[in-house]
Amino acid sequence: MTGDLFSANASASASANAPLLRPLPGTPGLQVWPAVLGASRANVLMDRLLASLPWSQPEVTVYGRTGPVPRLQSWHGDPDADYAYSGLPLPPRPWTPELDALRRTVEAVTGHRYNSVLANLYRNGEDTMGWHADDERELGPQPWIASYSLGATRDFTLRRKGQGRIEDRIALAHDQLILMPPAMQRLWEHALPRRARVSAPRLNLTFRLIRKTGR
Ligand SMILES: O=C(O)CCC(=O)C(=O)O
Repeated sequence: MTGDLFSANASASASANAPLLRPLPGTPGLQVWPAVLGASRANVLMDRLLASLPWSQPEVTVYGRTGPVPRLQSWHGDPDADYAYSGLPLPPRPWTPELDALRRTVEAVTGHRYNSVLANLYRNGEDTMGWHADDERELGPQPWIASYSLGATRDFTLRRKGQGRIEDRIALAHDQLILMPPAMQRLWEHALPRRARVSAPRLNLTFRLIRKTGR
């Protein structure tokens, strides 16, 4: 049952609100919607996703070292939305009713289409995401990526490719949606660093459009 969470009103109210624009040198800027479903609907959605997604902790190879990803994850999408990162092939699991309904809402709010979603579960502040850009070939030359957050607020850090200095930091909060423009993946890297004082879980969903050659 997803109708209670994704009523026309919920998505209409988020799409009616113009996003805040977060400038980033060399890009048109990140767009930010501070609230999409409303906090209480978002709480219910988080509980359902925590309970229903088949979370796993696969091994990846990064800079020649193999080990488990420092978080749990679950990849879902259309049957042909195959993806891979850090040597890890990700055949998609089917959309669940909640993920598919959330995709429709995120498409309505951002005005872009997505055929897959990577769900990441940070169990507490020890779980992280390392520096990277979502610039894999499967995403095509102009990837628009929408990122929706639930649960604990965590810092999302940004640096220019090839530079060590963090130039921006965004606190991603419960029910917040950001839209990353293509230039961001070309010029910038992002990460979710360790935050020892955070004890609560956070769930993040990045919606992507995987492109097949000739599509
Ligand atoms: O958890 C986040 O906010 C970042 C997720 C991310 O960078 C990704 O899925 O590529």
